[in-house]
Amino acid sequence: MRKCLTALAGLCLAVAAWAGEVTRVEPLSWWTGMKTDLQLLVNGEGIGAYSVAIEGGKGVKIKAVHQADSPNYLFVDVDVTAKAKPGTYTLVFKKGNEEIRRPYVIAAREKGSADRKSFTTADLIYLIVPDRFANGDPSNDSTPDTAEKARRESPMGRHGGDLQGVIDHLDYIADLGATALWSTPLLEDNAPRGSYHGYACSDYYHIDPRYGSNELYREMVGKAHEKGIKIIMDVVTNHSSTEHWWMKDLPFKDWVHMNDPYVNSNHQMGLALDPNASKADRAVMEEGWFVPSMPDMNLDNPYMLKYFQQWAVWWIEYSGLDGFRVDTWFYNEKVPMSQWAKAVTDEFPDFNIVGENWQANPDYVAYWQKDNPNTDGFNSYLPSIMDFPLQGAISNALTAPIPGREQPQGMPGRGRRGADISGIYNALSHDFVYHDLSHMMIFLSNHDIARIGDTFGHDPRRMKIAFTLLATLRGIPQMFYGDELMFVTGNPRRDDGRLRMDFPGGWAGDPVDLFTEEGRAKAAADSTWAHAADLHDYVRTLFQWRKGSSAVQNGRTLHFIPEKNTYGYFRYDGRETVFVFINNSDEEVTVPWTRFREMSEGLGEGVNVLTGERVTVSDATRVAPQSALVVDYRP
Ligand SMILES: [Ca+2]
Ligand SMILES: [Ca+2]
Repeated sequence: MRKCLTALAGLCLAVAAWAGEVTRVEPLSWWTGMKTDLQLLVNGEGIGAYSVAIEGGKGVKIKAVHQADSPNYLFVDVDVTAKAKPGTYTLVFKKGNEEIRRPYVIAAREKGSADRKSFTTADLIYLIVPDRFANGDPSNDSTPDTAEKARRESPMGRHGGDLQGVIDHLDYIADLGATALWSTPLLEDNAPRGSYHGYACSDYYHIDPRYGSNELYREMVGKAHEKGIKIIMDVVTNHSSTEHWWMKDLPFKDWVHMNDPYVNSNHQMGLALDPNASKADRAVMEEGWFVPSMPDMNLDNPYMLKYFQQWAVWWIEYSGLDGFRVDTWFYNEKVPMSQWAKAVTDEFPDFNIVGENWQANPDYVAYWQKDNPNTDGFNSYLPSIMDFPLQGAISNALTAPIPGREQPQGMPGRGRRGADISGIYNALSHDFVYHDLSHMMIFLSNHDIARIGDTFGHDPRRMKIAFTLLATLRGIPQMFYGDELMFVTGNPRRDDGRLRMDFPGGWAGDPVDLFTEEGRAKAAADSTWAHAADLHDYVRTLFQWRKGSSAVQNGRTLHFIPEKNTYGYFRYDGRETVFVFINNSDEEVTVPWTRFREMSEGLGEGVNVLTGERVTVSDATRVAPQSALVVDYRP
């Protein structure tokens, strides 16, 4: 509403009653040469009654104007033809004598944009929670426009980490051997409490000001690329926030799944693929809200779906992204969600997207991968899936029993904790169900799982075994920040606010700085960080080596039945062979080369990746209790 001088208030109000305004146009800009159709969402008081034209060149035309249920929206189909010239156009909204003019930029597309490469098996993805990684700009810890103010002393509060903090520590990430960065969401989350996790988006087109700005995000992507680090954006289409600006005035009655009286999702993760499921049960799964503060988006509304498709494309093109991680994949209506993934990959054919398909059964996970031959004919168009079954198996094999205490609870059906390593062999035996093993993201933990430092009993040997598996098993490895330094909370159960802990050294005045070699060496005297430097170096050695190993990145796997809590496997590609032997037992073991001769015969001399020592198959190769051997054989 226009601001009025007191003297003119009466007249001004009368004008405002019929004068419209434009408060938002989304996407914020566009480009020439895109495949994705442009449909502008225009929001403003009374704008639904206006006509729309675009000035600035013959190559850009208005195709159609759609009114919404609310009089304060228009959806405008714009045809950016092959003849369109890059430049600033003007949107002209008219009603009677009223005219509103808004500039709209249609820029030249970045050269080679559609052909961009994405994250692959050659990468290591480093996952951070940006509020907890590093505070590069204390002036934005609290801002006037956002509800929740910084409170570092509270585990669920905002701690002040930001984009500048990420930019300042890209060298740390690259030095560790990581070549891709997945940050949990950075878009505005204006929830009054618990907003630090960012999963309740209140504005899909703006970076939260407590992290920085859209411009700084784009700068961060550019600087990461200079250091060989790809950027993966974490996106959420299933739900937004009750604090989202559109919740005060929805464009369509069915823009979100209406929820009066409130219905929570039943979180029955198999319903979306269960051929015997009740329609009512499935509706509650898909349309029920994730939690009461997160309205469930209705992707069956074609305007909603188009909004998310071009929003995704906009962020890739605008900031130069390399990949997406999509939250709560199967809580979205599955057919429109598959159309979303298809739209993004039609625009960027090599763009990789990994969906959060948190399910313990391999067949459930496999269903969600693009081109999987599902019996119901469904194709998700989702290139990559997360290997939760393998994560569970590694966790089960390495979780330390706690004497005299109830064991931490895993996911249902995962069996006893601290068990034999056979579970990992069994998980990999299920590889036949997966359509494309090169698009499986593998991981030990993430921001929704108890710290492995805690569950593995603060035991560096278990941690090293886990990282060895992560570096040498098939798929795209992803690690959670701080696990390379044995971050622990002291609680082996999931406790979100605490497990997403501040990275020591990320805040001015931190007594410990684990970002630097010197800081880690100094911290070794502190019992909390006694293993940090040693574990960090182990992880770095492994993943720096992995960058040059074609067998581990793209080779086949051959494994042998585990015996006495030991597990031997080979990765090979015809040029290079890598042998991995995990000794998860409490005894020293001699490698049983004769059992492995199917692969080991003729290998000659290899190099122990962790020590640089020569290893030959004729030697009696001993492997210490609870440790791993990795040998690289190249011609
Ligand atoms: Ca800050
Ligand atoms: Ca949903």
